[in-house]
Amino acid sequence: MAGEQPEVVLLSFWCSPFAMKARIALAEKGVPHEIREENLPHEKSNLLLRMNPVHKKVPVLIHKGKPVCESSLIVQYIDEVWTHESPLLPSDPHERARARFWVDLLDKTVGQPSLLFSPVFSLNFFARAWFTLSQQPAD
Ligand SMILES: N[C@@H](CCC(=O)N[C@@H](CS)C(=O)NCC(=O)O)C(=O)O
Repeated sequence: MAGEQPEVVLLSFWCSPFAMKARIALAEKGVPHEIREENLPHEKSNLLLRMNPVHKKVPVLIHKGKPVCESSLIVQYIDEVWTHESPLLPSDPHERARARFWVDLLDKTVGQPSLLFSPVFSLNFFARAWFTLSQQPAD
């Protein structure tokens, strides 16, 4: 109906890896949604500023008018609300913890390009990634 708000809206930015996480989760779960592109970094819509007044960043998931901010929390919310499709995380608690470890690591690195491009940080990051992978039990 004209003028009716869609139930699920994602405030996004085309090249945001954080917004991409939310988009993949929505696609995996088959949730009908509308994407509203922000014009970052120059402008922020009033809707973005109203829905995410603390960080003023995308992505923001707006579900029935209520905002969920922070990409990892959005993915968790999508997983908890739309349970008709298979869960996004493994059922085994240890596997789940491992998946969360990688999400957390990427959140902390991709969000900080200055760190990501620092040679010392990169070395440290890849050393830690290698260590974690090497802890996997052989099948
Ligand atoms: N921790 C946030 C990071 C989100 C983020 O950094 N978004 C960037 C786009 S990639 C943004 O909105 N930047 C606008 C700004 O910094 O003002 C999340 O995981 O959602």
